[in-house]
Amino acid sequence: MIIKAMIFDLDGVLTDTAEYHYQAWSALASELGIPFSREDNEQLKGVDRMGSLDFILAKGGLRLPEAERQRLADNKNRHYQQLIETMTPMDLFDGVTELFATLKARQIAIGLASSSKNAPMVIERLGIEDAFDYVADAAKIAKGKPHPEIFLTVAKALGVHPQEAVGVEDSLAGLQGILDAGMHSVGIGDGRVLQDAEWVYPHISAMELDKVLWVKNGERSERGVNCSPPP
Ligand code: B16
Ligand code: MG
Repeated sequence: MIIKAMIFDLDGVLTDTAEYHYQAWSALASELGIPFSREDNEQLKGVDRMGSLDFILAKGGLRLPEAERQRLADNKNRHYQQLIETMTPMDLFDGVTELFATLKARQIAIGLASSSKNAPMVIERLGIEDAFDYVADAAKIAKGKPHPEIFLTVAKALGVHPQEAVGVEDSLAGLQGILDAGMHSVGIGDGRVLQDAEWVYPHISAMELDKVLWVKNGERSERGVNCSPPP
């Protein structure tokens, strides 16, 4: 099977918006008198907005009516949007521009599967909106990560079979979505956390594209970052 598409998560893979999410959730948690640490924020990676709010409310033992939950989520989002207004192409992770250029040259489609409803604004700020052949609309995804829906939606829109796609994720929830979609997987981050990914790199700039794209008879001949390069 030939790899025809690479489908990227945004936050934590192409740029670091996690810090802005942290600042906005932290301000909200503090208003509510709920302790919220960076470790807590790690657990929210890939989790959608209301799911993230519910995690914080549960931590504080708070149960609130729907209208109040919505108001809090809107406040957090406004704060988050103010923070990402400051982003520029300098915030794109090293290696992404070169990676996209190589994929284009090899005619491998590029998709975006971000849970964030702010993804269009972030990719515009980063100056990469034209690089994508398809960008998922998070507002139209019924089941968030770890459900595979967003990855399957992007693969379908790109016209590729899941087995012809490689998904790239930094969160455990997102990786689970890629695996359940039946795609090949690259984890960006800690190999002990993302141990079920076929390939794990500490940073996107470290990705060994030739190895990742090398699939033999639909199966990789070996697993892991120490795999021999293609003959
Ligand atoms: P928003 P990704 C995710 O983006 C973030 O990792 C997660 O922390 C955030 O809560 C989620 O987007 C929703 O974001 O509130 O902007 O819609 O990693 O899937 O690119
Ligand atoms: Mg992410």
